[in-house]
Amino acid sequence: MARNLLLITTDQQRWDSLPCYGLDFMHTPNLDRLAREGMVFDHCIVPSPVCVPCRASVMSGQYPSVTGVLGNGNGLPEHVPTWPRILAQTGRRTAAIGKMHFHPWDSLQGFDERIMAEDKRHVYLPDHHVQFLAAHGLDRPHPTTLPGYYDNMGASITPRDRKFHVDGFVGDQAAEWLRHHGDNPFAIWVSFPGPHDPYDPPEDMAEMYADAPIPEPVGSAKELADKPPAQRDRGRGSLANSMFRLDYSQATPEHYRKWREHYYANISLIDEGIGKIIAALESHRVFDDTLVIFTSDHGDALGDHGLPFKGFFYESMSHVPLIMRGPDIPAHRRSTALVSTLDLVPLFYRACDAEPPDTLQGADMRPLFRTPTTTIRHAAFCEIGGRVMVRTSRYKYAHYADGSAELYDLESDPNELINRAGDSDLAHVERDLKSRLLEHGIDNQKHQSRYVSAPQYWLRDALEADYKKQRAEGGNLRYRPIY
Ligand SMILES: [Ca+2]
Repeated sequence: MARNLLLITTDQQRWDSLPCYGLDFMHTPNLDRLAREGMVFDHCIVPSPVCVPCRASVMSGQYPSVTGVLGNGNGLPEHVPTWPRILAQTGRRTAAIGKMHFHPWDSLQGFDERIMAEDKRHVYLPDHHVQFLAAHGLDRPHPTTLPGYYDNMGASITPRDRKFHVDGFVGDQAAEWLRHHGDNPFAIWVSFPGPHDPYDPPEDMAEMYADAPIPEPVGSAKELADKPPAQRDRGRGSLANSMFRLDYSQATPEHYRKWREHYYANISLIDEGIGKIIAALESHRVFDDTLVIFTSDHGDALGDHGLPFKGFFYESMSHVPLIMRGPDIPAHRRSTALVSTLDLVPLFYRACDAEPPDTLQGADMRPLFRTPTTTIRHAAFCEIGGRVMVRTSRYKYAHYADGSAELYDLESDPNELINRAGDSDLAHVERDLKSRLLEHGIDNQKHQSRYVSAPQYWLRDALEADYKKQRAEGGNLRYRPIY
């Protein structure tokens, strides 16, 4: 059992963006330490390739089709059980620090308290970061006004000290919270808004990867001719959107390079905050009593296949880092097993010795701590409004509402360049994966009907009991309210 639970997430961080996943030039000493002293998961897939659905799943332990949160405009229904609400009953203080993307934006959703620092483009939200800036005589500028934004297609710099950058702020606030409350048991979620676009490191960090051997994007927009139509012209619509004001379909290889340089710098700033969080835990001597989990809500294409950001199922978008350190987690180990961030939710409860609600859909991860090579799931699923994906250790199949599909053999084509959907050589694979999607959909229906639109059997029972009582009294059936 862990005395404390500390979930740390970044926003939009693809799996292959850390030294423990092969990106050696990155400067992330604190995440390197967590990886060294804990366990690294090589194949962690998210339940949705965008923000709000994935976060609703991490709160509830249910797939987006079950929560109904299938897009960024939806909110988690209030009656769905969430781990902060239940873990608070174990005597742990709960807090959400950073970007939550809840609806409404300032709701608690079961946490005892929040320190709010929302999406950097949502400048209209008067969150704690805005209040902190105001106390220093600063405002939160719209990202489109930052130096370099238009020249570098969204890769800008933040011409301020690191502590004023939203990711610097979240790291500082989390460390401060732990210095105040770390003596008592806690279960908290620290959520950094970066490295989500716009890629905007503080000025003094912007050049740190200028000479690094940055990987080039895989594929290009040309290859999308054989892909589902939804992927074409993905970036064009952003020009009219006031959050972006850019046509990303016009991005060049130079832009992609700049995006990546700044994206990695944003991750290094986050790593600095994680170092402060670890120092705060060590100052209370509770680092070893705390289950620390580091992951992200989804990834970022960063120009792979000529695409910006997220929303589809490519590895860059649906595969995230996952590192754990703490009680019962073996050190210096890694697992190649297929896992989902949905599987974290049962672990939150079990690690805190709390009874998990029977609404959870994730798998039990604990066998992997004893045997990292074991299998806890044969397939991982990813959902967003209008399309669903199933991924096994070798294949990935996605089906879209317009009937289009994608099938990749990740063994022979790890960069997902060749769409094999409809290829007769893989017809048996396609059939099998379609069946798995169908079974997954049926299972989701069962959960949806049991837990979200809960059946009202108690009402029928109450009416029947009242009917029998009235008949026993010898009268005719009369209307009378029973609730
Ligand atoms: Ca996100």
